[in-house]
Amino acid sequence: MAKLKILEFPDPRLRKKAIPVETVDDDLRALIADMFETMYDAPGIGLAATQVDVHLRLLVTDVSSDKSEPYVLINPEIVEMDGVTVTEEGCLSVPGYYDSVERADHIRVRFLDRDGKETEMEAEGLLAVCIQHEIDHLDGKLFVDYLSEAKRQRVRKKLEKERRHAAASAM
Ligand code: GNR
Ligand code: NI
Repeated sequence: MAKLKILEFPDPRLRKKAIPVETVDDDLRALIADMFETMYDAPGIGLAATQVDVHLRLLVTDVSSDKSEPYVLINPEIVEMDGVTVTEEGCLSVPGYYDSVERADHIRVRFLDRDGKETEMEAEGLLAVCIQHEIDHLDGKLFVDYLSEAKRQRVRKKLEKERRHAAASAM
């Protein structure tokens, strides 16, 4: 198992559109294990493969507080959505920034599980929000894209400045 490096906004690799997984094999399951380790270590409630620079349609989530509800969604497709909810979202690729985003409150999602078996599940509340946030990553989209251009620029400038300072103090 290994902890993976998480890409940060405005890295252009976060804008790539992920392609479907063709075979669910042991290599993919090793990546899934590394993604869970990376997500729990962060800590976060979800992680899309895009964030670790793997451009395959794969995400992991666990919205519990005790690592008791892990889900792996391979090639996820939302087949139903209903209701509206507003959540204060954060993102491991946009560290230190949180803002309100409106999404469906209830979804039905179809995907392959870690054994490659086609599955459907219903999700609501935070799990539904998290799955929508992760599927956005697979499409190259970030939660800051729902905010105004002015806010997005401000977040980008702040993160770029922090990164310059981090680079300078590492010299
Ligand atoms: O850890 C995370 N918390 C979170 C909170 C509200 C809505 C979405 C999320 S996902 C985020 C982890 C992450 O960046 N996943 O892509
Ligand atoms: Ni995110």
